[in-house]
Amino acid sequence: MKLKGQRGVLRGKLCVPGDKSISHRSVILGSLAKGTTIITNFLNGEDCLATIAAFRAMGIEIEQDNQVVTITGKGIEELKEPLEPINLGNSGTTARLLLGVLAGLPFHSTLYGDNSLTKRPMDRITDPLRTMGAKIDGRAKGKYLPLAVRGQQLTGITYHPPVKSAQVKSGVLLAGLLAEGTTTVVEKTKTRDHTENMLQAFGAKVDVQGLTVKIKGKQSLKGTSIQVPGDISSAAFFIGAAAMVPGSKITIEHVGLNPTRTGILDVVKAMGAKLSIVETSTIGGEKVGTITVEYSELKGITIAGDVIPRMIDELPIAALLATQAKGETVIKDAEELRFKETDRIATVANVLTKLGAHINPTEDGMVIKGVTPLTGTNVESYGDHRIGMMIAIASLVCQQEVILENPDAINVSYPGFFEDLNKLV
Ligand code: SPQ
Repeated sequence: MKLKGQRGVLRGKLCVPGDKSISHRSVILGSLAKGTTIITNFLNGEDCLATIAAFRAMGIEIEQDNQVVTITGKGIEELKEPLEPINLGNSGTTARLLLGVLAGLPFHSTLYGDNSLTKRPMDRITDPLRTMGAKIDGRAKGKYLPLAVRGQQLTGITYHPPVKSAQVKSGVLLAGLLAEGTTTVVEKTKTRDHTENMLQAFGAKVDVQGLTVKIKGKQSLKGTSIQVPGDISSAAFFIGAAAMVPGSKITIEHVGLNPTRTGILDVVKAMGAKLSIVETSTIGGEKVGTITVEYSELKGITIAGDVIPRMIDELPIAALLATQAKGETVIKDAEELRFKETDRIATVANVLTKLGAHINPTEDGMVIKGVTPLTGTNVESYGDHRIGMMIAIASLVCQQEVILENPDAINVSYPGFFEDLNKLV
């Protein structure tokens, strides 16, 4: 795809599509619940469609009309053994959360994914699930997909995840919902808490005290209505664009402002952009509001510590911003980036270097020197939606045309991305 360089300022208002993390969880919990669940502003992206397909394969009636999804839940005991292996596509969230559910259901299932997902570590979730009594096997002793699960009666555990991962926390909590006794997860750093919030919206009791989350097993869920807020991870690309293209000012409405996700706003502000954030409501335990961002001269900063899990998926766009910020930006404590759809430390560094940036990858992050004018050339998304969107935004400050290879990867989380970008530019 050809992307013209220096296309001008961004102006106007936009609502971005529904949050990916919340959309996945609404289908999972709606499928385990008794009664009807109606989801509005559902993210109609490939990852969330993989979650719908997985539960349809287990006999759940799910109707979808674009952004509206209706699930006729019959309760956990009505889920059926899938006839065929379940294809998770590119979705790490579906893989890790679904493993937590399947581990405790009384049947056999097999999971596989695309080339990228097949390389991502699953032992981070299969290890604690095995401690709960799960029987899961697969390649490299069950570290990688494809994986086969023989569901068991699980027993609650107390788990201290060695990695900062909402997917691990969520997979263990979902297994805990099906297990005997209480399951406790104690995190080192707080990660996104949509699972905890949504379990409560479906009527489950979850005890959250700081970094400790407890759930009693064998609770039943009741179908409900879920309004999915706009995805801040998608909004982040336009926030980054407006912060870096001189003369820009944009407003994004009805976007999720859950504090476990808003690290990017803290960072963009600390870099010097003009930002206004107005909370308008709280729906299903999730804060929602309006963000206005306006260009201002940017400066380099250090991005490290507890903010990292709060913006893990926004680090590629933050790295691009840093190329347009005066001085040095250091990203640390972000080793988890190596286990995403691509090794995002390597792919961000490769792509931005190709575009002319001064960027050095490190073990757990990167060091970026700005301000650097970017040039146009051919660059690969490497099949990673967030790298594809970062490249499209980079083209706005590139002096020549950029040719983006494999732009379709973006459909995983943001179908309609280019239409929305064109509305603003
Ligand atoms: O689902 P997937 O492929 O893992 O998606 C990503 C993304 O960029 O969209 C990560 F590659 O988001 C994860 C995120 O990084 C979604 C997620 C969730 O919904 O729980 C949690 C984060 O992953 P993790 O490993 O920190 O739990």
